[in-house]
Amino acid sequence: MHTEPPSEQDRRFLSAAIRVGRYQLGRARPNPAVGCLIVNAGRVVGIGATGNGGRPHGETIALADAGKAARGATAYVSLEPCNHYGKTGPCTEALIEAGVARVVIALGDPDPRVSGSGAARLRDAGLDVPFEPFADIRSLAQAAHRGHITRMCKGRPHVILKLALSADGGIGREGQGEGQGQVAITGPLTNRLMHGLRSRMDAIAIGAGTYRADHPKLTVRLPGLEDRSPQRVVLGRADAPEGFIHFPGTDLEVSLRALSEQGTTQVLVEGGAKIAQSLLREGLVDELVLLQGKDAIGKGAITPFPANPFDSLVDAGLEGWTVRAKRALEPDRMMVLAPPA
Ligand code: AOF
Ligand code: ZN
Repeated sequence: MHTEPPSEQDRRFLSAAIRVGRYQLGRARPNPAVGCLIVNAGRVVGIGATGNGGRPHGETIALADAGKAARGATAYVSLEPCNHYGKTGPCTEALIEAGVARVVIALGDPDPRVSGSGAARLRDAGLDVPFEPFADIRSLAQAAHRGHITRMCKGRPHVILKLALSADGGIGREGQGEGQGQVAITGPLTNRLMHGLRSRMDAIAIGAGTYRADHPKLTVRLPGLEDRSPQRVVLGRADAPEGFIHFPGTDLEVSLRALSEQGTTQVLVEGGAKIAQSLLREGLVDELVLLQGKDAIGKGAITPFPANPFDSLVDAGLEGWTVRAKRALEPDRMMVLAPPA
């Protein structure tokens, strides 16, 4: 078999394949949003990403796009091609049959039905298969496929907890009357960014208390992306919330497992304080997105942290969390945190 060492060109096409897959985040559930590029003699001849609802797979779409040009070509995939018989045949067989000569794989698939066997099958058929050839590109693929990875490895969705804090650390005001409950904390820039985040989620969850107090819409309100509004979920006891999937149990881990069984790979939790505290306490948060606005709530502010995390993570009870990103979103600020290992 002719093998070629991974090149700078491989790196570029592989990272492009990941971006192509990412476009389907929030629509490919229960499957990962896999991106695939078919490149022949340095030219992209086929592009594909996992279809809505998880089928067809990215490779199938890219191969169909490439047609005869796939013969002798290199396929770049964000995730190891599947090697099991699902609703259709495996992507490995489709790649082999199309005459693809080389398959560059950004990341192995943790799905036990695939893990390692996809790459092995391709090699057995005589293809050149660079597997996870670049550490930094592998990290990009891990980030893109984190929902799938968490779901496969932990049996629950990847949980992103978002909390918007006022200048005095509040997420709302006690009570449900005028000027109470939900108050606007962040500005338009933050809000647009957060609607973008919503659009890439499979589900958005809130606690029963927040549902009762606010009846939030939780839709994506970015022009052109309205149809990307994720499934809405209420966790905890509430009276038949309309338009929401409801998990009335009090054990959050059990509810998250049930959500994962329904196909959810990533869920954004948007409040309130009680569910946030429970998730943090139970170690069920994979990413914490903290925002802080410039105005104070004052009397009656509901504060989920004992101190302002933007001043001190330790005092806020977030010891061991690491700051992944910090951003000024005038007039607000944002901090993204990863949990202790
Ligand atoms: C690929 N390309 O685009 C995706 C893959 O239920 P099935 O038959 O659709 O298989 C789902 C599994 O296939 C999923 O758990 C994951 O391991 C893989 N997803 N594989 O080759 C794709 N979405
Ligand atoms: Zn496949």
